[in-house]
Amino acid sequence: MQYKAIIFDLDGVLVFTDKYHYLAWKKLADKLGIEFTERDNDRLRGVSREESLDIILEKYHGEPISPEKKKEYLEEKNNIYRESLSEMTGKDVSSEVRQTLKKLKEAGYRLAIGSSSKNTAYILERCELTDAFEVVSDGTMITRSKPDPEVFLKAAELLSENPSDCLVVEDADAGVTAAHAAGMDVAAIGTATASGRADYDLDKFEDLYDVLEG
Ligand code: B16
Ligand code: MG
Repeated sequence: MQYKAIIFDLDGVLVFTDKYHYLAWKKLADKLGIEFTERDNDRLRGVSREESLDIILEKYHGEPISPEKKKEYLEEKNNIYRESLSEMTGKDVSSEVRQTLKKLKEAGYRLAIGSSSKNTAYILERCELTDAFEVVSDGTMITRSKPDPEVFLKAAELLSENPSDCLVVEDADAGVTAAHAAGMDVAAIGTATASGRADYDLDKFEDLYDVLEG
């Protein structure tokens, strides 16, 4: 086997919480009179909550916003987002994702999560995915989010595996950069396939099994 472990991004790869991020940020942007489209939302993939707000505020031309006010906005966005998460169930994970994870585990791969989200544990629990992963590295354990490699290096450390033995699966450009900076190969899905920078481009999630075992 070329890899011993597979580190999965969460938002946009295993579950489609990206649409809930978008709707929550959109609500805040509308309140502040800032234009915010789904295309703009692609720039927020993989980056931290704080950096996401700064990106949205690039189009804000009103009075300067104090750090306290920014904190309030971040909390407001997260509350709206968590309301959506609270509606999620095991049905929000496709059978394609569940089957592929099962097959990869049976083939002997160690499975981990590498997500910038501080809501990772809650999402995994709501979606009945907690038991599918041996290790979770997330936004609560790092000081720098993607494109910094910290979250993936942390996952390798928790697995006690060499970075070069890990493959990352990502939907974000920032995640592809982070994986390579960690010394890991990366399989891209969705938005991240456009740049052609990944080691593998997946049309659909189940292609991962064929890429590794086919
Ligand atoms: P939270 P991932 C990332 O998750 C999202 O893609 C990104 O849009 C979000 O800002 C970030 O998590 C932080 O999320 O506000 O829940 O802490 O793609 O790395 O799984
Ligand atoms: Mg993602």
